[in-house]
Amino acid sequence: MRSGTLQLFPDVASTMASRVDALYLFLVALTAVFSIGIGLAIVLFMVRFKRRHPDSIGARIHGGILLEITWSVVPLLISLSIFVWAAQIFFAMSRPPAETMNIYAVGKQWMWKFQHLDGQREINELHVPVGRPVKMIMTSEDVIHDLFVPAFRVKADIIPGRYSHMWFEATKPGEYHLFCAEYCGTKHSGMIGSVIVMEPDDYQAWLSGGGLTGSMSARGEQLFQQLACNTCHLNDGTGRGPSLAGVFGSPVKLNTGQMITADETYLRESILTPQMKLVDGYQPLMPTFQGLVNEEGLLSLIEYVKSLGASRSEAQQASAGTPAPAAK
Ligand SMILES: [Cu+2]
Repeated sequence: MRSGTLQLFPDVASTMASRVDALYLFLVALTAVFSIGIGLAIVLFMVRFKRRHPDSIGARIHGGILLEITWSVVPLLISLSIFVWAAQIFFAMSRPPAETMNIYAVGKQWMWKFQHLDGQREINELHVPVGRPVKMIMTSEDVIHDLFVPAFRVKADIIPGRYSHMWFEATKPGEYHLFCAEYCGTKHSGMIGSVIVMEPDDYQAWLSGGGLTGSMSARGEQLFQQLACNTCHLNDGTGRGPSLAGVFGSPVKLNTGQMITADETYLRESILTPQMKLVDGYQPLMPTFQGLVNEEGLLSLIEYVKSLGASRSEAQQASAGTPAPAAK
């Protein structure tokens, strides 16, 4: 929580925070043990082996195998254990749990724009519920930014032209700092904000308050029609463009024979540079939508395509019995 007093450490407010701190403190302690040990040895040897006579010459040393093996093996084991420990944390950080609440973020000089799936949008403030894994799907409108929430011990670069991810699970309601951690121009230091962690009920109340303009996928659907995407991307697959139902997260075969997974970045590329990765069996007819749709519009379109995915998997589950409901 924010306070006026000088804090040596940021708050511990996510599931990741104490794990990162434990590793950090271990590294500090290890460094201290070796620095103090070496410092003491220097002083001790200065006193003990001081040259007492101007003519005295040190004894010849022929090395010590045991000593050399010890000072090689011990640091090796220590550094390997640091590696394994840190890698475990790194994997946990880079692999969000299967069920996450997704929030989109767009960074631009010099502000943060956040969008919730239900349609809420906010600037330089991010409301999240406590005790629920949140995945941020982030991009930039201009230069490289970096979203950093010290209390959660999470931080990720945000790169124009692609989507980066970051996840966290807040453990303590409160208000925490949010920073841009990549120098991004003159007002970089002003690219700050707060994360407001709320009890789930308060969060729901917050979500439903304020002027909602429809969910993100509803906005995406509108845009899909406005841009006339629906005239080619028919959901039954008979259109001039491939059907988008169930595409998100599934493998796509390109006309080069290459298989790729349709993730957010691929969908984005396909909207802005459709000729780059053509789906096998389709003609290069689609025009580019560069300049016609902004970053937030792209996110809404992607969210709409994701919502089509849900319809198809439901359809597959239902295929045994009733006829599949047509995807919107
Ligand atoms: Cu920035």
